[in-house]
Amino acid sequence: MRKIVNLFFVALAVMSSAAAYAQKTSGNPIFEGDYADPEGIVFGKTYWIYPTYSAAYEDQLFFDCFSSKDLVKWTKHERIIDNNEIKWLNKALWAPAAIEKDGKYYLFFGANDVHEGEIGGIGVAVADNPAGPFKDLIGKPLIGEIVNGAQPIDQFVFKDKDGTHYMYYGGWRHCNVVKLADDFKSIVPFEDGTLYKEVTPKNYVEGPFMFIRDGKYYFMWSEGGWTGPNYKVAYAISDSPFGPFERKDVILQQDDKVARGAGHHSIVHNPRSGKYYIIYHRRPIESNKRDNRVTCIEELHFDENGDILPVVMTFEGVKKDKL
Ligand code: FUB
Repeated sequence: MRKIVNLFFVALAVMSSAAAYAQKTSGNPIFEGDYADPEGIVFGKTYWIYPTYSAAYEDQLFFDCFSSKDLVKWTKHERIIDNNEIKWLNKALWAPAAIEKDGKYYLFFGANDVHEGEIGGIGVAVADNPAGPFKDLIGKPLIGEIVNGAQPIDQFVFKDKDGTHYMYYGGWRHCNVVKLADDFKSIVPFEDGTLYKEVTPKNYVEGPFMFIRDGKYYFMWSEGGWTGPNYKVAYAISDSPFGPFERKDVILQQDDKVARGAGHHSIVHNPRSGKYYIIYHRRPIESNKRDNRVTCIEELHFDENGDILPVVMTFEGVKKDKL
């Protein structure tokens, strides 16, 4: 009997130390389920991730989001918006981009995988809370046209140093930038009177992202095909939010020992620790199913010139890093 009791306590100790170890890093993927195009953002003392629900287009009719205080433990917030709210959505709710302005939270999204002559494109929703519920702000697409060959999807909303909000967007190998009106209900002309500027870098396919580090504009995007293994992320550094964006290098791509189809990312920065993280999706190595995309995180490192070092994909993810 004593032997059994001892064995029980040993097993308990092993289990609890395994649990403690498991809590030390986020693990990859960082939460369960098929979620792609993850947009990470910091609101106050909380990290948030807004991903695409990765499924058949007809089933992509809602968004969930996730929050964390430390990058390791994530909480799921279900159905922060869906097709009951977005009346013009009929499929393919894709790649959300979130931003806070004047105490409100805005969620930009792509809907309907729109082609010429169809209704769909980039929409915008608003909420009082980062976890929603979000309300469709204008009840129709903000951008529904195909301009400069760019499908209106994969928008990223960027607040410049002077407080101006720009939106980079575009699929089908073309990227445009537009200027948002103060209320986010429309786009407004640039100083030269134009509404759209094409800023497509070499090899660009989709998924633009921008951040500022040491005063420089880091513009990033995805290359290759999102349904295949060779999806990847590349970047440029510029002195201006309008480019030119000279392609520097690929920083994230498949690794035969870890995963394929890695791409469509975002970057979050912890101003307290000074660390940067890349949040991206990848397809598990054993899978070739189109929608089997999972959300992962790695620390992002720079060299002494400010260039981004290649990202090493892991199964461990990252350690706790509170804001
Ligand atoms: O998730 C749907 C689409 O997959 C996105 O809009 C693309 O960027 C690709 O990641």
